[in-house]
Amino acid sequence: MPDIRYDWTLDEIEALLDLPFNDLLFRAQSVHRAQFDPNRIQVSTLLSIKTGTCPEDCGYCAQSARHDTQVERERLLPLDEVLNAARAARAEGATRFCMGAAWRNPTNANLDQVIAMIEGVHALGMESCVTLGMLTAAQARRLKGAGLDYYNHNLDTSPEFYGQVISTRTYQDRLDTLEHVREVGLKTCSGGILGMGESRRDRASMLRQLTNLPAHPESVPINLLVQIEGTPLFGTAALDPIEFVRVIAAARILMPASHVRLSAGRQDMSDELQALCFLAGANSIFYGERLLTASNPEAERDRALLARLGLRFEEVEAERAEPGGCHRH
Ligand code: SAM
Ligand code: DTB
Ligand code: SF4
Repeated sequence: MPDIRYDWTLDEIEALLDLPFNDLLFRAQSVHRAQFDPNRIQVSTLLSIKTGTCPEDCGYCAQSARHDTQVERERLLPLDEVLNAARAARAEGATRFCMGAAWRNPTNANLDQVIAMIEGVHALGMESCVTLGMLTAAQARRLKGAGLDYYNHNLDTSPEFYGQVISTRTYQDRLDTLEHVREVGLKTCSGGILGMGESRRDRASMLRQLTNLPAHPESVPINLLVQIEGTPLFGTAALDPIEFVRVIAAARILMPASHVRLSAGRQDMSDELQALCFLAGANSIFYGERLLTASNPEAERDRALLARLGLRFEEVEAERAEPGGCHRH
């Protein structure tokens, strides 16, 4: 077992991010290879099952009703449409199907419908993940009972920078939802967004929040802000891509047994930058030409990139029903 720690200090994490790049990548690679096959990546496909008119004010998001964006509003998609998309994702080789809804939180009636989708995805032999906003403990329990594998709920940024991005829900609300998810035995998917104008210390502080949770999230999405016209964060100065790679490497070192996902923002990344992210320990991607509303590389471009790098798709984990083994003792 790797040395899994839950007590990293902010200074220690900042010191990691400050390392000479080659030293940082060497450390990340060593940790990665001790835990994973370095030539395999996990692939998830996303679908927005309910798009737009969200009451929250997340400054990056195309789907907030408070921003004037070009997103087409849609009601909750019918079950057959969702399962057709899942079937298509499976045919492309995706092993996990992730469904996202632009809700502050689901109602219990919403959950009935989403549960039918989760059951349908399972029947296709795929892992399921949903991201529906805040959950109560009882709602998390219902989702677990329905056979859901993962729940995505991001911390998004540091507690210190958070207030500049979102005002309609608190950081503590997010930690509470993560606790409900963890307590019922669902696997957690939680990460954040870089390139929102935060400082390096904020990036270190976000990583510290993730690593100091009672259990590391099994899946850690690191998103690069996709700048959406009409959102408050549109026009933010672009993040240095080398800094992005540094954060991936630090996430890998801090959460050795977790899948680190190179998430939103790949569309505008060169193949070489993505290769550096994989070298830094990213071992998961969103695959398929659309994220929720924003575009993602065409499957063909990704297949070509992965082939050039000799990276292969990971199979569904054998112990699918078991929560990950990286809990605090
Ligand atoms: N509405 C639910 C919620 O926010 O809890 C679930 C869906 S929400 C779109 C899921 C995550 O996607 C957000 O927490 C954020 O980290 C990420 N995201 C949304 N818009 C993004 C953007 N423009 N660029 C990068 N990441 C984004
Ligand atoms: C995550 O961390 N990134 C995904 C998923 N979890 C739900 C969402 C990215 C959204 C990118 C912007 C869009 O498609 O609107
Ligand atoms: Fe709503 Fe989620 Fe977008 Fe925030 S990130 S505005 S909660 S859809």
